[in-house]
Amino acid sequence: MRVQTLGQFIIEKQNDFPYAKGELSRLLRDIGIAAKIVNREVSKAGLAEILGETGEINVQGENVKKLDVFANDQFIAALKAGGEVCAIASEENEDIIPIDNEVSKTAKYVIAMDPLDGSSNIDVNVSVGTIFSIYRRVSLSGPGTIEDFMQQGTEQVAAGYIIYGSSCMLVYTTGRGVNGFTLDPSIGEFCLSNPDIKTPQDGSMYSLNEGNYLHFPDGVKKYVKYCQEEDKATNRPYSSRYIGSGVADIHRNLLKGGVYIYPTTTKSPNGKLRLLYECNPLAFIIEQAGGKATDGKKRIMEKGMHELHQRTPLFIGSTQMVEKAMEFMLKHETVSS
Ligand code: P6P
Repeated sequence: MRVQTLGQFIIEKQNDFPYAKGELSRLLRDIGIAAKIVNREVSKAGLAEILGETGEINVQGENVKKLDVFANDQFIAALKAGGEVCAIASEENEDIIPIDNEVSKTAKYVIAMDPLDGSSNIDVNVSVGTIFSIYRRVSLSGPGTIEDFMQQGTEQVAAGYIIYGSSCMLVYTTGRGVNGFTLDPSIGEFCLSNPDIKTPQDGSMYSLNEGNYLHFPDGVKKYVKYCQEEDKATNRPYSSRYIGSGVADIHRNLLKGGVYIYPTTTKSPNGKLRLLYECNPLAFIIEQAGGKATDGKKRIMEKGMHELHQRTPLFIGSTQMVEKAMEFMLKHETVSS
């Protein structure tokens, strides 16, 4: 099969957008460059004295890992240098990072990112990931503003993730399907490996942290029991697969079929995952691959943004599995209310 690199693919697809002048293409290229640098460090983390914690606590109240900081710094540096964004929002930074340099004065886009999701898994050699979401700026000129990030997920122009696992993969969409690229370390290029990804409409894997079972909404409790029942006709019981790294769980479900749920719990009364740089980009990708993403009731990409790090419950994956879980949520919400 002809090897097609990410760069070649972007240029070829750019021609699909008659008025594109290459800015989005260059922005995606900048992300690919930072991803290769982060992958190099993640793959040798144990040797590079960047395991462990920095001793800081981030805006999420979580211990900051050295690799979190490294990844955040790499993506910010690459994006600033690339000059295609006028502001950045990151899980690692409480406020937005306005870009006020000559190169970015004419920038059309802003980017929101989780530079290293699942970082609690780094020290035990479990896959981690980067998630990104790109919007056209709504502010008129100069450095970007918070308004640029208060847009609904339906306004995203591109979204993707990089998974640093048994191989390094970049998966992204610009609203015309989903394509996956695998890094070939021998040539240092992301090469098209999963063209036009379509997620199965149904599946037999469910991913959620059952340690929180007692604190789940009744609808989720009933759905978990539904997954565990014996019923050959519907291929149950399903398999429980939960890595604790959302990008890894959702990537597996994207390719094989399945549902990932992070509902409200007492510890996370609004859910744990963040709408801006986790749920919206993952929702854009899964919908473009034919799947579904809701908060248990409402489409993720239609939820209003009102706070940079706002959280939301997330039900994402194969359409039929998400809809089944939503049925239980609706039924038991009616009973309990
Ligand atoms: P818990 C990682 O911190 C993350 O945001 C997701 O990637 C992951 O699925 C989830 O949180 C794990 O959370 O509470 O199950 O450990």
